[in-house]
Amino acid sequence: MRCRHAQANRSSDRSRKGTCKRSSRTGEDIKEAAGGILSAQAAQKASSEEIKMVVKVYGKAQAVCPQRVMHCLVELGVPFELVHIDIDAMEHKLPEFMSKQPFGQVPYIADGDFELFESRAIVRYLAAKYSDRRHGTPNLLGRTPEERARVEQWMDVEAINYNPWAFPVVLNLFVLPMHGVPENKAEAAAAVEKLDQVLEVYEKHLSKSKYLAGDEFTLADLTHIPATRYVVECCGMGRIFDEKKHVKAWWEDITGRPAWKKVMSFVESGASNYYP
Ligand SMILES: N[C@@H](CCC(=O)N[C@@H](CS)C(=O)NCC(=O)O)C(=O)O
Repeated sequence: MRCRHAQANRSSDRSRKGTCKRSSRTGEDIKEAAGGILSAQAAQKASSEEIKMVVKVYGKAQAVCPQRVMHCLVELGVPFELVHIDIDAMEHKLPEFMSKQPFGQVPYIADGDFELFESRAIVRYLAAKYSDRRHGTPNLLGRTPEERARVEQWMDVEAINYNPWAFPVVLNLFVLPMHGVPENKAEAAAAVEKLDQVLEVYEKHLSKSKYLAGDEFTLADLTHIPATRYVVECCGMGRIFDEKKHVKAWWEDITGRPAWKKVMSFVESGASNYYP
């Protein structure tokens, strides 16, 4: 597997010079484009108002947390516009941005007048709002209180037990070297070891359950994908996944999903608008 981040960075930098690029399309253009691509069934369901009101994702295409949100939107078949925030130019620390995301981090979304930050809260909101948007939408949140509790449990595991180790791996083995900043090798090695231990727990669990929250792909799986892709493809740490039979099968399954592949193509293309 190869790391596509650097390439994607270059192409998006070419196409996203300047600040907060917004779509120049009119509502009619969007309606026409969406109408051409949406299935007849979906087009019937989606009112013209809905098509005009695409969800806006404020963030950077290559960043983990905006990718989590974009993947959820693609799984749900919801059109969106990525409004590029130039993190290298510190646009996310400007007062205008911080009035929407007070911690100065990407992403936040605008769904009509409703604005929300925190990628995991955003995907919960999107899955709750758009899950029955059209036939075939995956059951991302669980149908019963019990199913939902399982999804929430493993989403918490991702945020509390998994991400705190995946993050320093990506930071030290990919992000810092890419910016010419010396990595902390000891911190990276310790984080890889901890992540490996967490994956041992996953291995046991996934020997009994195809996905983290049961037999279906849910937000519990989805939330893991963007950071893990960097760990596997850009940090040379694929071995800690490959050597665990059930973790390997899970990883191949969830990253083989058409929706995730579409997200990767969207990121590489440098596009701003996604239509299902
Ligand atoms: N918990 C937040 C974390 C957001 C976050 O860490 N965003 C990163 C990109 S993935 C960021 O903005 N980094 C730049 C910075 O923190 O200055 C979320 O999930 O939305």
